[in-house]
Amino acid sequence: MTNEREQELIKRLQEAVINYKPADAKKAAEEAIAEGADAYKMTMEGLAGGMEVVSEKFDTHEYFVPETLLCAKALYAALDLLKPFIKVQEGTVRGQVVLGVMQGDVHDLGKNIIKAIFEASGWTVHDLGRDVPLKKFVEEQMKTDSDIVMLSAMMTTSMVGIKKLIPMIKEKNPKVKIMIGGAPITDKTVSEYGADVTADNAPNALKEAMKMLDALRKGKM
Ligand code: B12
Repeated sequence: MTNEREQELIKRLQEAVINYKPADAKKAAEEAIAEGADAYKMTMEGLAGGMEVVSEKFDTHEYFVPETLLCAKALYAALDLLKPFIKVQEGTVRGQVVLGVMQGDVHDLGKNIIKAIFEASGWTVHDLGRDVPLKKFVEEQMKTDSDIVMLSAMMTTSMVGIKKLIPMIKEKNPKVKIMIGGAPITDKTVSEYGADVTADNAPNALKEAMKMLDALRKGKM
């Protein structure tokens, strides 16, 4: 595929998300797949890139909840198609994670992009969905013996649940690593809440998870 064609498809995916057009998103994704485009790039630059613009429009009150929901619908229309074609060749470390969005919070786009990237690189993701009660995370970690629990919070109100949850998880299994992320999370939140690490996007989350797992397996953590 030529560079121009790749850029054209990325732009069409971005615009389909920004202008909330699920049918256009689906069509662009279908063309991308048929022409063997890099599904990872299409997802991160096209879909997540488009959602960045939507975030700005939401923050500046140009878009409200109804438009934004349609943007999410457009993103999912393409992501569902692209997902099986995403290939991530990052390292050789692969583990298991429990992933979910904190209680009271329905923002799951970021969480689902993370899931797609982790699964594409061979990780097992136990996805609890969104608006997840605290004790569900604890139960799922114990049930699956996952190495890492990944918590997503997009609102300051749901973020506070993390502070309560981390001791609940560590009490049952002190070795479990906790990765937190989402719009309101900073490095300060990580240290204040007793988490292990954060990352600002899905590719960086994967890098951090690999680093932690590698250290865990070498007995360094
Ligand atoms: C889309 C959106 C919605 C959609 C959600 C659709 C869906 N299915 O997810 C809808 C319309 C439903 C919605 C509703 C609401 N929203 Co809203 N929403 C957004 C918006 C515009 C974009 C978020 C998004 O999807 N971004 C795109 C994705 C791809 O990026 P991401 O989520 O940031 O995820 C990436 C990283 O953060 C990171 N990451 C995410 N999770 C994790 C987890 C881990 C472990 C790691 C390592 C990394 C990581 O990796 C991801 C992928 O690269 C943000 C604005 C913003 N600035 O973020 C507001 C925003 C989050 N919403 C907000 C609000 C207030 C609301 C509502 C209360 C509005 C209302 N009046 O009803 C409701 C709340 C509903 C609820 N109870 O949860 C506020 C929160 C403010 C705050 N500080 O608490 C924001 C910040 C907007 C604002 N500036 O006011 N919203």
